[in-house]
Amino acid sequence: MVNRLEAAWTLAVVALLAGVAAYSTVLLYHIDALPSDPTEYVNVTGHQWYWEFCYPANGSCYNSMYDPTTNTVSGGALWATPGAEVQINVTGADVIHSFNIPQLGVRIDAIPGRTNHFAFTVPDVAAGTQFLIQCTEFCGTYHGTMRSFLVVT
Ligand SMILES: [Cu+2]
Repeated sequence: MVNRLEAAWTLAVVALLAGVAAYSTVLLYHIDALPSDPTEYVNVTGHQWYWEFCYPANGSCYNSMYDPTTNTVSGGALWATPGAEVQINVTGADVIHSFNIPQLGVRIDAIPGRTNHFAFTVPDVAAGTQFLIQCTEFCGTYHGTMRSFLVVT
């Protein structure tokens, strides 16, 4: 009698854990999935201490320089249209950085010698809206001001 009870609760736990494992695996693949046809691709490179954005669609690259005294960037930014599906291909030029847009839940490491891919959807907001981009991996003296903006165009 005891043996049947033990077998029953063992099987119940095994079934529960198998269910959780299957669900988590599917969910993890779904989270990492890239869109088959994103609105735009942007190649993002972290440098000490600025972000470089390259737009393969027209072959242009911009070094986005942040000025902490005015909280503005010059030279370029990450531009995207409202509702756009943006795939970013992220790497590092010198040391490990991390590309982070806190308001959109975007965070992906920028590692020299490899390219990490991530996709996100730009919120449907008015043109001119800006979202802060911040390096979130300590990368040297000016890490704290290694910022830029996602600018909705
Ligand atoms: Cu950095």
